[in-house]
Amino acid sequence: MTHSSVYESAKARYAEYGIDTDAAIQKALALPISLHCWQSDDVVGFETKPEGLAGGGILATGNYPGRARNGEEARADIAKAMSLIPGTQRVNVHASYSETDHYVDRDQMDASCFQKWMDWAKAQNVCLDFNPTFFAHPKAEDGFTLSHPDKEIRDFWIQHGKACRKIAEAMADAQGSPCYVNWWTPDGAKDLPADRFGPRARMAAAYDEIRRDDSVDTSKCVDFIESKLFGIGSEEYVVSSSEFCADYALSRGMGLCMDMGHYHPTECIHGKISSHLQFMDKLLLHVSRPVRWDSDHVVLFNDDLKNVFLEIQRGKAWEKVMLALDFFDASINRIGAYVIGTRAAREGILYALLDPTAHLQDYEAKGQNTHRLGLMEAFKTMPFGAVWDELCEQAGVPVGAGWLSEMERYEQEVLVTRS
Ligand code: RNT
Ligand code: ZN
Repeated sequence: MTHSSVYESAKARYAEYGIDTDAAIQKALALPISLHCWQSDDVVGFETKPEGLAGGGILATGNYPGRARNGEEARADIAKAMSLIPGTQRVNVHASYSETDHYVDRDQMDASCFQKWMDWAKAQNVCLDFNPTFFAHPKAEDGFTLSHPDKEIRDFWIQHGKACRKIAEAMADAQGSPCYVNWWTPDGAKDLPADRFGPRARMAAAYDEIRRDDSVDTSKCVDFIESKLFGIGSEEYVVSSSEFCADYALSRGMGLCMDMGHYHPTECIHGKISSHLQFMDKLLLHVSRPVRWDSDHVVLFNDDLKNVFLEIQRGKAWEKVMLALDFFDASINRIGAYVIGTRAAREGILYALLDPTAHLQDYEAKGQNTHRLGLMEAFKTMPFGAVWDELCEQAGVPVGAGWLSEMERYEQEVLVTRS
């Protein structure tokens, strides 16, 4: 059977339920996914600085050869990955990926520090998103930034925050489309704090101060705050917890970011989407995969992922939810990591767009819950793979695991030459 006849028969199967696979493919290709620059270099960053500082309670493990050592290499790797991934992509840059001749500290950064990223994005025809970096810096070494008890350190980070909003605005201007800015701070304590209130009060005040700058156009610089349960070195207490971030976001009209790895090990985020969107107009998702903890494993096409996108589909919330990836694995080919994780996310989107939502909701309205469960179960064995292959064909990227040979070629020609 040729590929197209396999697709035609899959299309007919879905059509029996009133599902238009061609339309689903078009929509799945159009929804943007923001690729995180930090998978390329294991979250090290490219600032011109005396020595690379890790930290912030996040950690890439593994030593697979070929880590990008500078912006040129990272951009080449991301472009290679993007050529093997179907659909609309954006690229998500962290402030620590600034590129300058001499050291520009975080509080002094401006858009010129990201000119190379901006020029490249234009040439690649992708939009950029941005993240202030509150880690990998001497002033973050004791685990507190925006909530630091020392006003001088706090003010330094507030300046960084203000600078980042201007940078995001400049990126938005350059690309003629909003720049989504994610705010994540590592602030927290390894062991029992005697004061949980103080740091939270200081952090709320610091965010208020950063966002007081009303010269920044919030239709261009769109802010989201990301919560976390714990990190390495912040096992007991995280200042920007889930409650802190949700309450801050709601009370200040800021966006909320949920990272799939930032909750209790058995807690999933799909059920939270319909709650937050009763009260908030938008959410950012950090599509990630926790394994026993916030391990940031490469995203896979698993039930957690499907459930997130099914929830968006069933709640008709595609316009309200921005999608960004957040994983970093240094134990496998990093281009392969991008391709596997981003393709999985795109598969999740397509899978959800092929859901028989109308039938399921109709059964539910009539109290036919056996029918509802039966149809949900039956859909798991629908010929989804044929529709996904068709999407890849239409996007001009390799079908199935066909991209692996191109990754291998790039590894031999480019990655192994990096010592
Ligand atoms: C950390 C957060 C955050 C980072 C990036 C690098 O736990 O998930 O999003 O991964 O900012
Ligand atoms: Zn995250």
